[in-house]
Amino acid sequence: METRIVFHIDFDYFYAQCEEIRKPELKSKPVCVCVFSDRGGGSGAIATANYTARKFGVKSGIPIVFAKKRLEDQKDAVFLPVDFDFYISMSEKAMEIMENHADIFEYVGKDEAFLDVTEKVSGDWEKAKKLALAIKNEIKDKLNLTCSIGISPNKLISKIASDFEKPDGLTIVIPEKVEGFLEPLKIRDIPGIGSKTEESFSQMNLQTIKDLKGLDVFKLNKEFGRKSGTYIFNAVRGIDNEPVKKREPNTQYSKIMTLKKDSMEFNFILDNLKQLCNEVHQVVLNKNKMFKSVGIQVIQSDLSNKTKSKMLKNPTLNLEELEKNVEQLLKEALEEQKIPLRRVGVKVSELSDIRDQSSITSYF
Ligand code: DGT
Ligand code: CA
Ligand code: CA
Repeated sequence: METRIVFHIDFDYFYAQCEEIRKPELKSKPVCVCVFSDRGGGSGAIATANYTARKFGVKSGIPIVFAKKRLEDQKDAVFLPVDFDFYISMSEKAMEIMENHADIFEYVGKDEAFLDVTEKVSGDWEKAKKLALAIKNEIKDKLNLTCSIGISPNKLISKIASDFEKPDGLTIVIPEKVEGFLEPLKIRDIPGIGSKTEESFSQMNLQTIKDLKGLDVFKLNKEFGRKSGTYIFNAVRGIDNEPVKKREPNTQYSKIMTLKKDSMEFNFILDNLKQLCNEVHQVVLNKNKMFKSVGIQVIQSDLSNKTKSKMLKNPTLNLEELEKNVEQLLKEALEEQKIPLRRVGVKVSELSDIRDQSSITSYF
């Protein structure tokens, strides 16, 4: 196989940066973006935080109460609820810019993508660096958003490299430097290696990628199974032949209807929404997709329009789960509703292919 040039582009502290972009006065403050749970009050988890908040130990996934404790002395700290619709609109614009610069563009998630640019830069690493800078500048100029880019001969190393000099980073690992780049890194830096695997290696007194090279593939397969064992064996040697596959941003599937009468009546509206759930679910099944985000749209009798959405823990294609979440969103919507609804809609987004289990991060 000829040498490829692959970019991994990842937006910096994405949700929190989106919030800073629309409210620039936040930039100097610790910013935490929160997923408040259904239980109300302050319970829930941190989706992400800006780098100022991270200095105080706030990170993705920790409970909001922990974050508040860690930022107790920071009187200017800000805690904001997630606004997925806004982040998705930012993401779509940035993805379009990136896609225009790629031979092959692979959308991975709201804040990251792979680009194969081998032909575009005629296999020239200097040109690749210039192209990466041009992409960074265009995204910054048009959207005010910063990202980090990793450049290497494959997806695995580029993914590691984009994380290497975050935020606003650019890390190039040419083929001759792959070994030197990887060896000193921690085992944990390999995508897909979680704390459990790291712990098993730690018990064998292995800490770095270099240390792992001492293990033969048979030992790794025995310890972790053939699939994961082979993945680790190749990964520590910088081997990854996975092509960049054309994949566009997951848009969404939605259905909308006009109610027989304008209404604020929970059961009547829910019956209609359930019918829409069925229709949307059918579309998702036909397309072989799973969804991770569920939303409703309500259009009021004065024609003003509101949406509510919710991120699920895992991708699903379960109709009951769809209905349950739609019911919850309707409850929330009606609580703050003052005038009757005329039209209602259901949408699912954050779609993934059912068969798409081969990405490097889903091995474990
Ligand atoms: P970084 O390290 O500068 O790339 O920071 P982020 O925040 O962009 O981190 P990344 O790339 O791992 O995740 C992208 C977005 O995904 C992030 O802005 C929020 C969301 N996210 C990440 N981890 C979690 C989590 O544990 N819970 C929830 N609800 N959302 C998360
Ligand atoms: Ca990111
Ligand atoms: Ca990411």
